[in-house]
Amino acid sequence: AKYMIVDGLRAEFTDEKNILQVIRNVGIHIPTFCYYTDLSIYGACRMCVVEDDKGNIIASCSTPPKDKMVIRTNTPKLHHHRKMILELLLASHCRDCTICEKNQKCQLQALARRFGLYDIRFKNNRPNYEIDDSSPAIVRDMNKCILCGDCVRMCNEIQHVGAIDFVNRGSNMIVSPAFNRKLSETECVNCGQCAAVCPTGAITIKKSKGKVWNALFDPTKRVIAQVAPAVRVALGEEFGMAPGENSIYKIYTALHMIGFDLCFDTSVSADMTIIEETNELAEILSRNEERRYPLFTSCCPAWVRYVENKHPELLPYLSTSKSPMEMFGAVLKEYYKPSDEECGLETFNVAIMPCTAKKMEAEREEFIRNGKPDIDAVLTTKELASMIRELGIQFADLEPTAPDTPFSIRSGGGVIFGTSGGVTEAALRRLAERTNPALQEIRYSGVRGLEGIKKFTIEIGGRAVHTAVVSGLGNAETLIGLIESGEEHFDFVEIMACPTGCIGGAGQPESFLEDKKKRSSGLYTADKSALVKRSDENPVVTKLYEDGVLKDRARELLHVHYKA
Ligand code: HC1
Ligand code: SF4
Repeated sequence: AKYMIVDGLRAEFTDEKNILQVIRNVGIHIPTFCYYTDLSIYGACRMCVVEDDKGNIIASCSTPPKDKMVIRTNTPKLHHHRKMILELLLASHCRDCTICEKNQKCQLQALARRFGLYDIRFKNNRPNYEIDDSSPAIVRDMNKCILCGDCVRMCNEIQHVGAIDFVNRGSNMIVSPAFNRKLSETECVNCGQCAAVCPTGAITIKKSKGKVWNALFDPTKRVIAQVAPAVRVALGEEFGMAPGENSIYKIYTALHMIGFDLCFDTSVSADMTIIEETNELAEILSRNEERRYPLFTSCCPAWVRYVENKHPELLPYLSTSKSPMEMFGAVLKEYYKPSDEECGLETFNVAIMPCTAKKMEAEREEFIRNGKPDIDAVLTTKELASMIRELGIQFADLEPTAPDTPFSIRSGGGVIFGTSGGVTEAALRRLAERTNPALQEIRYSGVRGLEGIKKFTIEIGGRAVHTAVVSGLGNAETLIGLIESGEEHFDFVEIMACPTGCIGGAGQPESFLEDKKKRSSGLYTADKSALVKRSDENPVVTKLYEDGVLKDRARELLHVHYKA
């Protein structure tokens, strides 16, 4: 076996791409700011340096391991070097940690503590930058940026959005949209993945907590919470529970304690989305026409924005079925309207989402009816966690409670929406005959799993239906290329902007791929124990269509047309 000598220890390696990985394998956590396993290697922060046996200092993240290489991770030279970098970073960094959203989750703070930095010898020579809070979801505070470039690489390489980049030179260098524009004036899709990888408080998510507390304290408001599928398998992580552990019934308990009047599951309206979307697909398939483009899902608002910005030619091919969040928003406002009028109340819809782009979706004019948005506020998973903490609720110890009636049943199909492939699987369940053997097969191949592009073909009604499932906007761009060149043809394509789907949303607790895998399995476990598996067999939803608010009004309440 190949090996290195790390601090006198023998460290074997096989296909590790850099020394940093080999060092981590022997149990030493080398400090770094710009090394993020899911991104390309940048080698900018120089914190991960090590010394070889000739006294050369090398960046461990960008140097491949060599057989019999000898290195040390802790020498006087390295010690001095790391402290110097930290001091220089801190000198030009705003240090109001107590009121920073990243307090106790910040890499810079953690390393300053780890290296025992108590006073800074250098003066701040960086200008004071104005905070950019123009975006509906994302806040940029360049006074806290350490130029690691993670956000730039996420936005450009993984998401292919290209809203931000390094600008200016020398000590004036910052990460910014081109021409110093505000984020709201760029092609940013609000997926928030830049904030998800930011090691400090330089890019954070806009908070809606204040608005929600005000509504909760207002006796004239009927405050309703809906909880997205992916939230239940991640929120517990903030309270010491394992990733993937399903805490939905504790979430209902906590929401009632906080003061919400009614608590529901967005999976209920995901069942409505499936019914409407599969109606569209069935209609398209029945036409039996040559179509260059598939029916694209449209429940991810960041993907919709991406199409509007970069591929307006695809707008006519987006499903007109609203996202589950917006469907529920409209249905709840209509359902409670008579009783609101009678009691002098106003329904205030709060959506608890793994997502930052949902904050933007909620503000879109398409979802404002009679001058009021159908969704009044969107809280991320982390914002809900912070409300729970604020009240001192011991979340992990809570007793479970059920969702409120009458929207208390959801199908398994509605729950798996939160992981990449879930929408497609739920749609195929509805379209295919129950006895279709391919439905069993899905479980083992095809649409499940966290790969960025998955393809699956199923026989329905005597014809082959070709589907693709994509997560990550860079992957979406690749697939669009294949479709536009005529190389591939699909009937139905699910696209989620965040790598791995909503479980990897930027509103979720900080996580790595391993955690996301567990969150995904958590949703499939919930599906396994669901009494109703198919969305169209959800009795709560079918009743709404038969003699509830959706009778003769599904078109009006559940569809939207995005125009160029
Ligand atoms: Fe999602 Fe969806 S799955 S978009 O990722 O279709 O946010 O979880 O709520 O609306 O249901 C997000 C998750 C969520 C919608 C549903
Ligand atoms: Fe939001 Fe989900 Fe889309 Fe990410 S994939 S932007 S979490 S809807």
